[in-house]
Amino acid sequence: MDIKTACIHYSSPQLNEGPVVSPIYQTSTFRFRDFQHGADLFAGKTHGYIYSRMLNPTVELLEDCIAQLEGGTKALATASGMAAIQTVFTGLCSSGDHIICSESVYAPTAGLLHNYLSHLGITSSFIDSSDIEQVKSAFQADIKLVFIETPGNPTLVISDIAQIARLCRDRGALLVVDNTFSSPILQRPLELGADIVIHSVTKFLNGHADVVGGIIVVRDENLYQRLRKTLNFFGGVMAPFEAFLVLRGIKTLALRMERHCENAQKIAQFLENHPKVNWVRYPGLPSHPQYQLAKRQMSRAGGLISFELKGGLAAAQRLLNATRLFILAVSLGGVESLIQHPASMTHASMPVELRIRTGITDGLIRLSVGIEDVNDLIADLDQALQKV
Ligand code: LCS
Repeated sequence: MDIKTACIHYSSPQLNEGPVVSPIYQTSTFRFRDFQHGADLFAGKTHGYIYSRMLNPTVELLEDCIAQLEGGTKALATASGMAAIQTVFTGLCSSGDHIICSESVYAPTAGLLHNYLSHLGITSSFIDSSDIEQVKSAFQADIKLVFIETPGNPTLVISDIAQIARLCRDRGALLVVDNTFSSPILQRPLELGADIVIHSVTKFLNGHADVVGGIIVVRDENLYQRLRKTLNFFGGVMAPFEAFLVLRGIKTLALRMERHCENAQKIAQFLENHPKVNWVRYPGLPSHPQYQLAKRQMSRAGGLISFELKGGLAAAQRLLNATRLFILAVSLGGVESLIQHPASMTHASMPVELRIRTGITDGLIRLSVGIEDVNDLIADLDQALQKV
């Protein structure tokens, strides 16, 4: 079944009868038929629902849906993308383990490793994972887990999932891919050899900027059991209403991704020819340093664009105050177009040298291109750039 169909016709035992749209099981706890039923559920002898921190039918339906879209066996929905990342790190690593992480990641992912995992004795190092030689050198140490984000936030740097997966397999390390920027419509890391995929479902999967949530998709049942236990203990689960909204959002995911990609391609071309722009990073432009890899690994180039304005911070301030349709806000992947300044917003917590080295300069602007009419979006950027 094509993934466009699977967004609407995923399978789940829950969908075999009853309503076409799943109800929201807005309950914290579930009635046992009798003593033995309750005891059997706790002993894991029968499938069913005990308590919504452990499993909830609406949330489980979302887990079934995204697991299928990503080509995994099981998934775990979490309260946020950060809760998904934390669950993977704390569930699979313990004191003495080492994690390698892309240096181009959502800044709080790096912050979590630096500021909190280190307290637990879990060490980490950061590399440019688009450079396979750097990945190979990092493997000189004993590594438990490799975490990559591709395309990376906000620089859109692309790492070779299949090649890194082979290195991980040879060395017995787990490969985790943050697939938030692509969604399973554009890129499926498990098919390329990754062990785990995580998403901030806050972004494209939900698509309507009204939910904060996360998901972990795994191929291996044992990993699923370990992560489920971790999630039960830490408690950062998704609520049923959020799961319902994300299920609703996913029905139009394939359609939305097509428009995001079409619009972003045209806007990237417009910006690349604009005299006030130094350079544009978009995986669909031949000028992108990993353009060929992007073509192999992703079906289309996505809805995010980064570009550097001539004139640095002052120019960025003027542009961000001048757009009318592009909303000045962080987050991404919703139907509405957003604009933000990574150096002073999403990536402000990064050390300055690292920020500059990874291309997050004072003139860098990140666009999340929505599904509006592309001519309206270009006209908005055009009028705003005139004020720079
Ligand atoms: N992974 C990526 C690639 C992200 O972009 C984000 C959030 C997260 C994980 C964390 O997910 P959350 O907990 O927020 O659901 N990225 C944001 C951004 O670029 N602007 O605001 C949030």
